[in-house]
Amino acid sequence: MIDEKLEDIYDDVLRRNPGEPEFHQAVREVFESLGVVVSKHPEFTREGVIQRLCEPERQIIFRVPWHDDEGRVHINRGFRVEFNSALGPFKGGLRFHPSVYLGTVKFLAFEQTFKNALTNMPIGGAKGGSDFDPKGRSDREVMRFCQSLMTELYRHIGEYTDVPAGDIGVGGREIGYLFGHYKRITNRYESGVLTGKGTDWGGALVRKEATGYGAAYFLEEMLRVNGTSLDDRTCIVSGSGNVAIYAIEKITQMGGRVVACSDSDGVIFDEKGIDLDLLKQVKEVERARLTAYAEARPDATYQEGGSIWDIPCQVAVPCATQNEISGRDARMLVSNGCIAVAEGANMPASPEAVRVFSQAGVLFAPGKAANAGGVATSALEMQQNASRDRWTFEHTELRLAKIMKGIHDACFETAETYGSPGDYVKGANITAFQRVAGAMIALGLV
Ligand code: NDP
Ligand code: 2IT
Repeated sequence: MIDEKLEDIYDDVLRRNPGEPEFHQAVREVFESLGVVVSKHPEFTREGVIQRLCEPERQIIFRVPWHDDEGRVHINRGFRVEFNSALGPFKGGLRFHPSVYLGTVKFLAFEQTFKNALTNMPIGGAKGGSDFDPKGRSDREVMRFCQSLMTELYRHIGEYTDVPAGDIGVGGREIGYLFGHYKRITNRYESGVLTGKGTDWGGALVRKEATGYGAAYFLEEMLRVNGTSLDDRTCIVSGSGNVAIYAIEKITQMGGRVVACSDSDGVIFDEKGIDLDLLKQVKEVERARLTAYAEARPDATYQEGGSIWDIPCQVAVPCATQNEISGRDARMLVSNGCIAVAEGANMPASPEAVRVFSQAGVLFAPGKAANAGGVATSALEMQQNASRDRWTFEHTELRLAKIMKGIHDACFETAETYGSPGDYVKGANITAFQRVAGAMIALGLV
């Protein structure tokens, strides 16, 4: 339920942003947490701060033309939504996926603003991307596309302005092509303009692993304060990309047994536990589909289509995409004995799924808290770039673990303070809102 004091503002968001259901969903989820704050602290409604929080500071949409290997011309659309810079330069990833439209980027940038505030590091919120589909494209095609995108994007970004990174469809290869072209156009080796760079040329160690590792750290802490652990737990991690792979790695190191993962075509079930070396070989080296995993591992089964959430587990870690857990999936998870869910992806649980988990008493870690380790380590990369320093893997992972504990504790304590103990959704939204709104009020009407 949205508090009546916020209803008009929400109606205005719907009216001003027609046809963007994911953005409406993300705003609604935050608003549902804020009633109690605005009642207790009316100062947070001053100066239209909530209305301003829902309106991006700047939105950029541009044409991205490129040639494929046969010389055919393709036209894609590029986006950058610079949502909020109260706490620091705009910061957030780029997503390349055919489903990307303005509403996707807006919802992700809105979420990013709150997530980045939770890290307690000096970063504002943004997101960008394109409806370009990298699947089946050669390295050269991807390079030409990245160069064309950067030919426009470069004028909007900078280490003190806006710092993009990866997301779905954008990893180390794409960041390399984007950085190379930025450097060429600007004649500046401005390391801090992009994060997720190669570790030989300015990238932070642990950035690649950080989102998945961070989600595992959050999950472990959430289980610990509730008197249990990951030890011997049967876990399911959806997706098989950057976040999924390193969530599987850390959960396995922590004693969990991950028995299934997926891509958009199908589901792998591997009762003995996912073979991580094989998964990395298939996904990171060969850029192949999960069918290649099944072919190389006779004990595993591959099912085309279907829902990964039908497989019984105690812990579920969705790491693919938004709204990948429906209400039906959530009911299936609960009836199969699931006790905890941690969102590695952004907004993977639908609103109905979140309600089902809450009613069933399932521990639920929302994405803006659980997957904040990625962007937090991006901020650590920015620190290293600014000081021309290079930290070890061990040092950086320790920093990540501390940041995740800090995020967990802030969410946990805020939920208690506002009368909803154990509600990490409320804890995350209220903590982040207070930080961003506090800074916005201090900075005046901008
Ligand atoms: P990748 O591109 O590396 O992997 C994405 C995975 O999710 C692939 O297995 C992909 O399958 C699957 N997937 C993507 N879109 C869909 C879809 N529409 N339906 C079904 N499956 C889909 O991306 P990441 O691992 O980086 O990102 C995964 C999630 O984590 C996203 O929600 C992202 O926003 C979030 N995230 C990422 C961070 C990062 O640092 N990279 C940080 C914080 C959150 P297929 O190959 O078949 O498309
Ligand atoms: O959703 C996310 O937090 C990311 N894709 C990472 C953003 C970043 O700037 O590292």
